[in-house]
Amino acid sequence: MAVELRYFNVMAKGIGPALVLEYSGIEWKGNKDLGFHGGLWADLKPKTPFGQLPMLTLPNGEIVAQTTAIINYIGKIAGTEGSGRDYALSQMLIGEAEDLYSLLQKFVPTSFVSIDKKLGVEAYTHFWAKTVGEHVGRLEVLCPSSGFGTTPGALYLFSILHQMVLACPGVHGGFWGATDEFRGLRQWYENTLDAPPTQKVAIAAMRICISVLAVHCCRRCRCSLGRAQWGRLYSTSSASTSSTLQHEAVAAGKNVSPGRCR
Ligand SMILES: N[C@@H](CCC(=O)N[C@@H](CS)C(=O)NCC(=O)O)C(=O)O
Repeated sequence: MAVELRYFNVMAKGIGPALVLEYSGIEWKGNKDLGFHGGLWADLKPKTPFGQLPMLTLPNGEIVAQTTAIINYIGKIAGTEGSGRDYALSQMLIGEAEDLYSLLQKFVPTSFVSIDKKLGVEAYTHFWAKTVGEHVGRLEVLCPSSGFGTTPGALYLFSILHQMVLACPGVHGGFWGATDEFRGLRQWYENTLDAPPTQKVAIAAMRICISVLAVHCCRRCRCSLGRAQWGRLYSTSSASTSSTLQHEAVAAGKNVSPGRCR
């Protein structure tokens, strides 16, 4: 029997577990198969361990909550967690992905939380111009020449990096910058993006959903703008051009002056 993954119709913390499941080969169902959507959340919330999503439901009805626990659990039952150095690296990447996600939550506006309700434009600009570059630089040093692979930690990091690529203000060559400074990391990111299991989860819309809303995650995760067709995970049928345009309008209005990316 299949395990079930439920999340809101936004990327945020749903993409990571969806990718880890898809790459694991385990049979799984997402929102689309389960008919789950935000309208059902109020009823479900009291039944979840922490009142939050994502949640994984096992065939025996037991629930696993907390993103990091979910992806680690999948890695263990599927045997994709790696061993030795691979396992250690996967765990490090889980920690780094969580750190990056917390930073995004702190500095990057969403459809419901404007930049002034975060830490403001200056902090936002500094975040993209300095902080992100430091993190990406360290990841580049850590990245083996063959890339980070497809362990749970690698896929979780990919899911957060991908949202950063989408949310980045986009000057000087976009997230990766104009130079080849982060070649190893970028190559691994692009290979992972193009790989069939990623494409199966993502479908083409992932490439056009350009917005701070890519990282949108809040108590009212019902905004249609952040939905990017994450295949089986999400029930949205299409990310329309008008949504994409709205994304850009919101991003332009909220981000004010885009700083240098990275
Ligand atoms: N530490 C948790 C955080 C999960 C979380 O913040 N979930 C948010 C959506 S991203 C949520 O469920 N919000 C709805 C609510 O609190 O009612 C994890 O990583 O799974």
